[in-house]
Amino acid sequence: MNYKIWIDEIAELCQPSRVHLCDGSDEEYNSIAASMVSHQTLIPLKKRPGSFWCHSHPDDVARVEECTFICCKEKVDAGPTNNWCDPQEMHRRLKSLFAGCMRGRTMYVIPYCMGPIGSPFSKIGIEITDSPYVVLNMKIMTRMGLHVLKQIKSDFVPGVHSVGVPLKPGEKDVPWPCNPSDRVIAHFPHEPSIWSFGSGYGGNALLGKKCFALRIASVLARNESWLAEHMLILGITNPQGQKKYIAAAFPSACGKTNLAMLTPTLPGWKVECVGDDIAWMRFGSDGRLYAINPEAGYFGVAPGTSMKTNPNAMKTIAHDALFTNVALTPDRDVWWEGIGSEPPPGLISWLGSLWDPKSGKPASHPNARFTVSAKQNPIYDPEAENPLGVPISAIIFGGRRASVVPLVVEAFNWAHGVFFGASVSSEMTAAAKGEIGKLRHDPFAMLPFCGYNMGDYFNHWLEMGKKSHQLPRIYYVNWFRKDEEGKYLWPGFGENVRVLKWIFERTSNLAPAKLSPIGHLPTTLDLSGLDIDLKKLFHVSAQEWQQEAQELASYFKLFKDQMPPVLLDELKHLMQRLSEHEKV
Ligand code: OXD
Ligand code: MN
Repeated sequence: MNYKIWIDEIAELCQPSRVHLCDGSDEEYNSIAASMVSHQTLIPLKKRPGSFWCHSHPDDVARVEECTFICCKEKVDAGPTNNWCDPQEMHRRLKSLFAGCMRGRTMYVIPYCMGPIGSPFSKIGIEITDSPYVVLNMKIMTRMGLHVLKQIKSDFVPGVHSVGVPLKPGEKDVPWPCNPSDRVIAHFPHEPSIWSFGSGYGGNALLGKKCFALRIASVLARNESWLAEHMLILGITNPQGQKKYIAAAFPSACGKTNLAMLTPTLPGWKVECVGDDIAWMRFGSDGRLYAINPEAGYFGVAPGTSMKTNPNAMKTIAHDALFTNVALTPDRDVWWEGIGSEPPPGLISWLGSLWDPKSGKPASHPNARFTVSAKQNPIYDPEAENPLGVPISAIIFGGRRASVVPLVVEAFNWAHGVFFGASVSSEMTAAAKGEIGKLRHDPFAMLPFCGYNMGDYFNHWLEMGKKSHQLPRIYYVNWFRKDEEGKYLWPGFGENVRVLKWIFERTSNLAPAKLSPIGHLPTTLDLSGLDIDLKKLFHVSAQEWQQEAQELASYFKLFKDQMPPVLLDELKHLMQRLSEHEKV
């Protein structure tokens, strides 16, 4: 497709007052930010140079899965876990929604590259949007600008986004335009293209992130034999200077950013960060699995982030950061629950009004975010921009589970590891609209992000395992197990390095493990300086696991004929091992 013709077509449809082709320069960023400041939609922060605060419409604060569609030709190809719509029907709906939707606004055209410029992994997109907030975020989150257009060899992924609020002549804009009653985020994987209407929230509006790098890319990855995953990538170096890379998938707001930027409590160990949310992985000619981070920045959850939980994130956001839906202090700094200090008097809540500490409501929205360039991270991995990616030695899956699931377990082999991925379930968080705390299945932490039938996706993972004899080992972790009183059994954060150490050593065949019905468990962990009851953390109750397996069996039925028999066999074997274990 010729991008110039496409841009003209979209302008014709959306009828903006102006078209602005983004060059990606700092001057452009500063000028858009200055204009938002003059309209009071951005507030400059006094204590963080180059940083701004803003707050959204109260109904536009998270991803909206119920309005997110996969529009492939056959419903079965979207699968039972996605909303499906016939592509023609969706195009008809979009045409009427987008007709004239940018009246009175500027239409920004954002050429962007997911992945390092020139990398064989990288893919190009062009996002059209009428939101200046989106332009600022895309500048931080992607490699964006005119130079990207030169990289377009054949195709790019077109994406059209509108807040869905046209302006009448002379009408004054509202501070955070959005159209909650008409929201739709539609993906057309076979075209491919993305259309997003009515929301300005990051996950719905920054089309390079979840829409392209996961939903569309997962389909491209299946067709082209690679993996597009909801995974952080970290580098870990032992005291002897040996370095390995680990990729890890956790559902949204389960600590991926904290793990990706971990400050080890074990002396001599070092962690460096390649990415905190998305990994694109393919086998290299040496048979190893190589990963890149397609993003260039972090769109991290602010609440809970502190010098104790994630000092590297705190240093990263000390300047040139955007804050959305956190609280604003009277001296123009940001504040959120769990930042590690008391709320100052005169705090402005994320809703933009004076916060009443007695209200019982948080000052910052639980899904409040910071957007910041990865380059500002003091532990940005030196190989993070390597166009060929980094070799992955281990893959971790995890969820937020108060009971049943031990701190760490290793899969017997690739198929068993794929079974781990398929069996991820987690308590829901504020990253998406829904009942917080409720347990839901979230296979591979990809439930909201897989652009095709998840049964076929499981099969794709199994197929990938046949492509190499140097496969990464696979693990399942749970930092969130609690005791009878509801207290966390594991301190988490920097202490998680003790688990990473065991994984690191397992991948060099240096750490012992014992057989359990659910996989290999550590015989011991390096707990120096910690007083922890490992028994409770590693307890595997045959009864609880039988229930877990039963539950999984009924979940897997959802995928009908698409459910790979190999995974059903894994489940059967688990059940057998559990009943044998019970007999001993
Ligand atoms: C995210 C999410 O924003 O997973 O990364 O919701
Ligand atoms: Mn995510």
